[in-house]
Amino acid sequence: HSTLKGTFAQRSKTVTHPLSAYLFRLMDLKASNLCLSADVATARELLSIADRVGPYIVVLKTHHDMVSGWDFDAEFGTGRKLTALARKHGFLIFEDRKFGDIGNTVELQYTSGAAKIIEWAHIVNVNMVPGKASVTSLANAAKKWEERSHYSVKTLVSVGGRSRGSNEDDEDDEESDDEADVQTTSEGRKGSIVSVTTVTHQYEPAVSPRLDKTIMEEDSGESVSSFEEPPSDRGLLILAQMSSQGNFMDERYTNACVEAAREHKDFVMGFVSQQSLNTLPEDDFIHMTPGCQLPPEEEEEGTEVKGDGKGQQYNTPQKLVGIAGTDIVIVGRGILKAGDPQEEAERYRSAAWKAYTERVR
Ligand code: BMP
Repeated sequence: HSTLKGTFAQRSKTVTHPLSAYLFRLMDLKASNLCLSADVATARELLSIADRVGPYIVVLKTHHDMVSGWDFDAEFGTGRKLTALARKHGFLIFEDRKFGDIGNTVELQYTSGAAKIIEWAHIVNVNMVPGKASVTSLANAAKKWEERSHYSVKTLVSVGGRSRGSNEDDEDDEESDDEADVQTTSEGRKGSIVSVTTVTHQYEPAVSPRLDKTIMEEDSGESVSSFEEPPSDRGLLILAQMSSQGNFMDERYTNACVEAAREHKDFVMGFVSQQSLNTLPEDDFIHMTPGCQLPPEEEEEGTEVKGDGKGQQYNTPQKLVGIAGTDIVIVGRGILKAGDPQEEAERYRSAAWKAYTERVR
């Protein structure tokens, strides 16, 4: 399939889903096709590992329901803090919720309850065993949410050394130089971020967003570079194949997942799967793959870690990306249990990126 040879940069220009376009750009810019599965016990550890490993990854996968001390506050809680780290380092948040129920229930689980997953997770996934209606319902929920938020996002803008709020919508702005579309709405305050304001981004959904670096200026005088805000579109991955031994996701089920994805291309970005499922010429789904570990550094090639003794089966990035044709490897314990998770994340990033560059060469 052409997506096996297409570079992430090329695919970012042709893919239809705005969030996939953004993700492909991010992968190209950061030279990373690594997702960290941040399976840690506390919110404090989650935020700390996200901050440390953020530079090496393009997706952070969460299981919010295994984290104790999760703060559900909409403004200052754990979800919002993760979003800020995602902006700081340039990654997307994928809540591995594996919704698996009737349409009405998954819709409520996605948008309501304490966690309000839709508010902070760019990407979620669905276990499609109950049928395609679960995908349709999640798609409708996302559409409603996107219309309501109308691409309205908080952003930090720094102009000419001074930080100012901006309102790109305001055409009546009196200041008529090249900053005519910028309006000061808030002043700096000591000990806080200088200026935060709401900007309505008018992305043409078909056009991939630019990833220009913006500068967030803090009172410390330190400049923190950050990637441009991702589009506020939400995305879904369908759990089409699993890594676990003896799982019941057979070919018929996988094919139905691919069908459902094609029916909802405006919402479904791709799959959690063990191989590429792009078969029609127009398919450009993104594939994220768990069940990935590298042999320990001191070991010889070939002394692979095969499993975790609890049903998990592992493959190397070379096998998954290079041979099976998936795009992003998802690594949890391989990185989390290492003596130096940051160094280990870089080792996985480099191995997965090498498998990709060799594949497209
Ligand atoms: P680890 O790399 O530590 O084995 O973690 C794998 C992660 O991916 C876990 O969070 C697990 O829930 C998830 N996962 C998986 O292992 N296999 C699948 O098929 C689908 C998953 O989401």
